[in-house]
Amino acid sequence: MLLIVLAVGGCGKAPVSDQEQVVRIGSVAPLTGPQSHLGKDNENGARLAIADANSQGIYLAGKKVRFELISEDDAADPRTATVVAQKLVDDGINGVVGHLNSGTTIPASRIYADEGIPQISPSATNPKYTHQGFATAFRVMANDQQQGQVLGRFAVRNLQARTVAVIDDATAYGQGLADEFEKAVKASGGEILLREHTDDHSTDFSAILTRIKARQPQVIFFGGMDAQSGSLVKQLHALEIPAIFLTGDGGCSADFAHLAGAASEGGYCSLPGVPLEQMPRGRDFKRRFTAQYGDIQDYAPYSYDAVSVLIAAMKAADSAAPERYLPQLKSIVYPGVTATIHFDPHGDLAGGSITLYRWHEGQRSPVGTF
Ligand code: ABU
Repeated sequence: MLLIVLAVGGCGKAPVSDQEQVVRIGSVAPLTGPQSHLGKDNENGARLAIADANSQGIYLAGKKVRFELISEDDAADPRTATVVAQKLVDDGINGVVGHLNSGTTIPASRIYADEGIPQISPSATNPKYTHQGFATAFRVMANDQQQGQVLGRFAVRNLQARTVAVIDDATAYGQGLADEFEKAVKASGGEILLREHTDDHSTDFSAILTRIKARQPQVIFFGGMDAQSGSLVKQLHALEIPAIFLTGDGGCSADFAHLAGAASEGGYCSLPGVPLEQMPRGRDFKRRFTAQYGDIQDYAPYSYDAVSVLIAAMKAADSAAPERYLPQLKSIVYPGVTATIHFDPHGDLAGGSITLYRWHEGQRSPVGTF
């Protein structure tokens, strides 16, 4: 049989038979460093979706498709993210799932947009990502405008906090979420006693916490990721600061509780979406994912959905050419694992929700979905 080379959107890149076309989907997340557990979770969610799609025997324009995942590590670093994004473009990807962090997703989005390549982030929540005017930028979870509002209102209305201290890690995610939280606290009648900034590598928060202790806030909010949230709460506990700790999705993982130990008790965090058990296909996803990859961190179901919805749009267009399937993505209504996925005109998930959780004995339990 004559073998020819055909790769949709990347001619001449991979040897395939004339009966098969290769469709490449990029996945980008930090696969090294302190967020690698979250990055691997995203990657594995994408892998499972690719395996499921390949087992379905999908044809586009009469040709059997083999989906291929090209996974890249951006180390949660904005500059590395743009290098990796350009590499994926050069590799001829048909779509991309990622990046994990807002601070990497936003600068990379311009590179995909310039090439017309659809990008769906499973976890980047800074609103700016989908509000830059790029037709190619989508996300499958609620953004931080919503998340910050839910957290800020909850602090004042439910926790009855009048005085609040806010810390952020100076990243697009941490600072952006802290800004939205601060706005919502003020709008709900609470007072921000002080606002502190660290960076996303610090491990010693004693100077910040000493200043905070002197002001005696009722709630301390941190905008940042789980490794730092865990250390921060531990140090807060050691300094005998009696404030209630509150953070967003970046600090809501099992790793947070593991690092914080007993200091996690009574803290709160939020995650976009409903609890896994309440997701339309959450229980089935959990069973199949854990059998293959171990425990879910936080974003694997979203990563699975991001890949699946790209492929659903390709099927609707009968093409994996970005310019052909992008219009389908814009109007798609897709029954995902996490939710029914439909995008608003910006590319944000329409009708997304936020769930608040409370930590007790090292486990998080939902206290409400908003
Ligand atoms: N959503 C929290 C973690 C990812 C990010 O937005 O940076």
